Amino acid sequence: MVQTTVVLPTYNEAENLPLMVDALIALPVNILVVDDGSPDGTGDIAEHLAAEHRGRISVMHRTEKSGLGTAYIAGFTQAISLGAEYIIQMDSDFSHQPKYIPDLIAKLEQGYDLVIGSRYAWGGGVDSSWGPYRKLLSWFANAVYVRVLLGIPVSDATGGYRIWRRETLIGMGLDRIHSNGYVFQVEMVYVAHRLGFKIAEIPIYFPDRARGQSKMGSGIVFEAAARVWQLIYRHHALNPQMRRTEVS
Ligand SMILES: Nc1nc2c(ncn2[C@@H]2O[C@H](COP(=O)(O)OP(=O)(O)OP(=O)(O)O)[C@@H](O)[C@H]2O)c(=O)[nH]1
Ligand SMILES: [Mg+2]
Repeated sequence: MVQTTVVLPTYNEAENLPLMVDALIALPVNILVVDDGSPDGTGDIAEHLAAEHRGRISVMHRTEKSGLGTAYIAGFTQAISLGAEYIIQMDSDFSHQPKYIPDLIAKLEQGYDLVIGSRYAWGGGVDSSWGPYRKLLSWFANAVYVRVLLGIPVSDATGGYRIWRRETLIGMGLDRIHSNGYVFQVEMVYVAHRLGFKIAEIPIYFPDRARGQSKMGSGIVFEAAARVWQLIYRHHALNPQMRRTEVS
């Protein structure tokens, strides 16, 4: 059995985390929760769940809310050092549905280095409550703007439901990643692509969160659009010879 770890960043997900763990524990994966000192006690709940499912769940506590990007970098680094071969990243609010995990693993095993769960791949979709403007903006940002500018073979560059091979994350060198928030997701896929890693997508349906509160506003989309240019400047010269061979 290939050791697979799901990295779950949490900030005030007290309602969602126990349900998420219930769903994930039924799958052949370990869980690594990265909690940023959630005021609602998510960190304590994570510890109780870890005690209940000893050996399947570990928890990292950071003292303050420091953003999704740095939470993933910390979680990926820890998952690698704990020996994970496959590393899955997903939100804890059920917008990323655990039922797609077997599809992500199966696709990776067809010989890819990174697989992205895509809302804009054929057969995927977003919550039916999204209005036409929001839908069009998100589709355009991902499937056209970022895709064309960065030349990446991906229709959902900001999507955060992904599976990585350990060798991909090590080869990328996580110290090369500077962004937090939405752009973090874009920077990760761009660096992977410039280094020649093979990337695929599977379609996912993306429902809105049913419980708890959103931490990210939609205004961030415009800032992210500008920051894509910064990513080009920073990483366009990377090539497959520049892969790393060990964790730095
Ligand atoms: N550790 C950590 N987790 C975070 C932070 N910000 C957000 N998260 C988690 O990251 C995931 C995504 O955050 P959401 O608030 O759902 O952001 P979003 O999906 O863009 O917004 P919605 O679509 O409205 O849910 C959730 O599991 C959050 O709990 C943070 O600063 N630190
Ligand atoms: Mg969400």
